[in-house]
Amino acid sequence: MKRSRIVLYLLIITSVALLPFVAMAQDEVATEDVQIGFWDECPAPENLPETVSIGAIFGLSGPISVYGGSQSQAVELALTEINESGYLGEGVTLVAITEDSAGDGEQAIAAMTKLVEEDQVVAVLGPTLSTEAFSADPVAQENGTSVMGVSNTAIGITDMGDYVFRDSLPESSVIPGTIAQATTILGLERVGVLYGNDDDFTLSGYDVFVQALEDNNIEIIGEETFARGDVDFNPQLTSLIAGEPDALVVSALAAEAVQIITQARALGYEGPIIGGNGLNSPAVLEQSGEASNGVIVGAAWNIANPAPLSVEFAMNFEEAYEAAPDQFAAQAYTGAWLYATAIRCADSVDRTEIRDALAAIQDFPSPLGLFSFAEDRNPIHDPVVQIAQDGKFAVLGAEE
Ligand code: 1QQ
Repeated sequence: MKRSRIVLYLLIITSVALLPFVAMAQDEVATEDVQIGFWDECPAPENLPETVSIGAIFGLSGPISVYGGSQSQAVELALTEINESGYLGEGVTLVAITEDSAGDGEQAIAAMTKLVEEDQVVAVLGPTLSTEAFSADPVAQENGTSVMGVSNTAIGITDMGDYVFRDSLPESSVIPGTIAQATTILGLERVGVLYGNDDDFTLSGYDVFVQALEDNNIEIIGEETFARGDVDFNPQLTSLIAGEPDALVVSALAAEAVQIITQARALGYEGPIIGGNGLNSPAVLEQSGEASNGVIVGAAWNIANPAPLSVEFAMNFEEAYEAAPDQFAAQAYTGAWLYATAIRCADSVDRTEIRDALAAIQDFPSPLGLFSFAEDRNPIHDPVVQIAQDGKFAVLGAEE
């Protein structure tokens, strides 16, 4: 299929699908006074100290900061709202002690050890990468402290123990739908696959992609690998493109994804590029410019979500930071509210009581929808499939 035809087709489907979305969003905001935190399943707590500290471990420096920066901002926004609304009771302040993991497992272990053993935080958000989580989460588990991934999507994160949670949809809950929908819309038959083979998230994404491609009877005409930090993908791309695939399937983190997208286009490849969670940052689209048109990626949240709490969150985030929030912000913001709710319900700073209260949260209204953890402490909610158009993620023709 020619790229111009694909783009035109996708544009039509997407605009038709988005029309009711946009109309509904404006309507609901105008008529409803929405605010997060009106979840009054638990009474206002009475036994909390003046200051309650949670930890946050995010990638704030290096290439991973495209994710960690927005996560950290979103947590601060949530804390401001939590404290201003008196959610934890009169005179009680929830604070986050934030550490930079820089995308590195060892640094994440050091951060987790400091937070859990020295700072005695009641629970921890993060770390940003699955690779970091596999290194650092055992420290939280051994110390009986909850850790909640807000962007960990690899298979097996919560298998590390009963104190390990995540509110980020795993790739295994997102990619099958992305491939199925892309196959229906684009008529995919043959694809080339490119993935990072030294990172838990990119490896896990690769496994999930392969399974989904198999389930949709799509032939893999070639597979190529790379490592984190690589900058030249021309050999791998040249080989994959020579096989004339209907799409390129890419499991990569942001820095490598930008190079892959721009180099593929420079080599003359005009077809769709289907990516995993690493491509979900708006920074990937900004940095790859026009080359990102036609990038397809599944997500846990899209800014066009018309649900009142989602619209309210996006508005408040934009007001606070003069930038639109992304999926990583929505998940981090929800994570902070989930911890606040667990602390409120536990009415205690006992780490085990907070863990138990967290696991018991059901149908908490959040920008991600009514949020509940499954028995295995993974999130339960629906993903959305997106396509990059002119530097933005639009919802890929959900209803035709
Ligand atoms: C993981 C991911 C990354 C893209 C998070 C930023 O999904 O490491 O699990």
